[in-house]
Parts: sequence; C-alpha cells; structure tokens
Amino acid sequence: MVIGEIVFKKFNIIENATGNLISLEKGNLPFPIKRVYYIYNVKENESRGFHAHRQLEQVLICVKGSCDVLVNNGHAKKVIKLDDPSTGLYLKGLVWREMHNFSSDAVLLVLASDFYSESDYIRDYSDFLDLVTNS
Ligand code: T46
Repeated sequence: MVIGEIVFKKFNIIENATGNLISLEKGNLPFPIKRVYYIYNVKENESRGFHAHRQLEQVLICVKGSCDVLVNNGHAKKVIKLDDPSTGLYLKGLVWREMHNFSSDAVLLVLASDFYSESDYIRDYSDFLDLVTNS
C-alpha cells in the first residue's frame, strides 16, 4: 500500500505573443503516463470521486473552468480549488478524493500512472480509514 501523498506541481508556461502552451513530458512529471482521461459536462451540484487508490499516481489539472478537490490522507482534510491550467495536483496512493463545485465549463484532465483497474479503487470510506491506520 502506498502512503498518501498530495503535492502541487507548477508547470512551465511557454508564452508568446499569440498565447500560452504547456508541454508535459517525461522528466517533468513524477511518473510515466499510461492513461489520460478527462471529466467534463458535470451537472450543477453534482460531485464525483469518493474513493482512494491503493497504488495509482495521478496528476489532476483543471484545463478549463474550475472545481474543488477535497483531499484526505486519513489524518487531515483540505479543499483545493483547481482553476489554473498551469497547476497540477499530484495524488499518490492512499488519498481519499472528492470533486465538488464544478463550473459548467470545467474540464478536469487527469494523467495516470497506470491503466484503469477497479481493483486499485477503495470506494468504501471505512475501508480507507482501516488501510490508513494499518499502513
Ligand atoms: C480519480 C478521479 C479524479 C473507466 O472505464 N476507465 C477509466 O479510465 C476511468 C477513470 C473510469 N472508468 C469507468 C469506471 C466507472 O464506471 O468510468 C466510470 C466513472 O468512473 P468513476 O466513477 O470512478 O469517476 P470519478 O470521476 O468519480 O473518478 C475519476 C477516476 O475514476 C479516479 O481514479 O481519481 O476521477
């Protein structure tokens, strides 16, 4: 089991007179990317997440609009507003996460260290607390 880790990543912006570009490649991410997915068109007042991962590492980037991410490592909780495409939220292992308050235009891009596997998910909060306590 991987102990939960929560870190902000600030990406380099390549700016010119026409606009901005951010390039994420091997070397400026904490893991090699195996999967990319994005969440969008989240309905008003709907929340997502409510789970942790056993091993998975991910970087969450709100590339458009905004959302709030509640992160909880079993000892402390905080709510982080993602509203800047040049900032990523790196989550590793045992971090309970909930995504709330999506703006109607929000696009949450997620870079993942591994393929989708339901067996890596912990979807029951009391199981999560037990695992944190025993890790
Ligand atoms: C996470 C947060 C930030 C797939 O088939 N493939 C995939 O790659 C993913 C991510 C999901 N799915 C399926 C599993 C469910 O039947 O899509 C459905 C919705 O997934 P879920 O309810 O887990 O989605 P969220 O938005 O609650 O959570 C997602 C990720 O699953 C999760 O790893 O950390 O975004």
